[in-house]
Amino acid sequence: RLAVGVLLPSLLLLSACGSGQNESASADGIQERTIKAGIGNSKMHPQGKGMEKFKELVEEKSGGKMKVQNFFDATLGDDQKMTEALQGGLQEVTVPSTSPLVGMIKEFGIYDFPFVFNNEEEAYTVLDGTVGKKLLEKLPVHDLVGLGYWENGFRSLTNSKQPVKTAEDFKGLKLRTMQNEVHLDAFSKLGANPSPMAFSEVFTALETGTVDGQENPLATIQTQKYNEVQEYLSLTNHVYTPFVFLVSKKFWDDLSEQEQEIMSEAAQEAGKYQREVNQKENEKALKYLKKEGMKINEVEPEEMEKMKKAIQPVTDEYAQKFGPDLVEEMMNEVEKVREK
Ligand code: TK8
Repeated sequence: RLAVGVLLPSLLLLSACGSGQNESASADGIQERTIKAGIGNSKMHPQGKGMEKFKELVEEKSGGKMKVQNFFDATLGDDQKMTEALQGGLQEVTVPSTSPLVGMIKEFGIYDFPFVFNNEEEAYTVLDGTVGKKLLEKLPVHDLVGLGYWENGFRSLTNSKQPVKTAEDFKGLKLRTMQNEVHLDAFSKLGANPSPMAFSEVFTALETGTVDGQENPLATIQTQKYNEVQEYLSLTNHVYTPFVFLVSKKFWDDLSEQEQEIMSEAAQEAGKYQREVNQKENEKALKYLKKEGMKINEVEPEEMEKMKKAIQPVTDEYAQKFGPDLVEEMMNEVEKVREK
């Protein structure tokens, strides 16, 4: 009986400061916190460099009170797994491609339509505008908060069989795709044999010949060393993939206004830096991959047009599923950039 009376208050005390993150409310509204952040790419990848910038900014803006611990190379899991960890409050930050999130928010799939954006500026206009914002607003009901878009970028195809110069050249190629139905159906339409796979499994699948090829931006092809197991690089630039900066809503709701602002500003500033680095590194990666002996080919605009035509039925079908109005809004934004 006595023990209960002694135990209860100390339990209450324990739970009041138990998380280790709430012990001192301080005058500036910033507490000692550790933010666990994970991504799929390496530290050397532009995404990794963006995360290091985010860390630097958060630590600087919080006077060293908020610390970011970065985990690279999918050591905390792949995009889907880390996103689930955020939902469960087991991890604070991740920056996945939007593509594997379509199972949760189908509308993210509009970014997966091939050949929508001709350049980065068109993508930024959509992502940083009303369409991009509308999609971020769909995150909180899934226990996630989106602080903006970073850049994975335009994807090109590598494979071990043949140069891909025409739509016909896709026929029979076993391709790894992201876990995304638009990508799967589009590559099937071109006659390839796509299989969805998590990012961290790709190198081994290419090395062992489980698949013949994959598609990713050039900086990823370089940092993942795909050139060591792939002979051909075809500059298809067939689709632009954004990264989305995600925070666990459980964590977010526990932050003070000041702390939320620090996170938000840091994610945006680091994102701006990350996009710049990404463009530069993709250019450098092309030179590097050439030097390393990959057989690189471009795709003629007429051939691109044919590929686009071939997959149009897929795009049309998914536009219906994701919301024709939303797709129209996206295309109108793109048109506005083109008219400038
Ligand atoms: C990294 C992934 C990756 C993506 C893919 O976590 O899976 O191919 O392009 O870079 O988001």
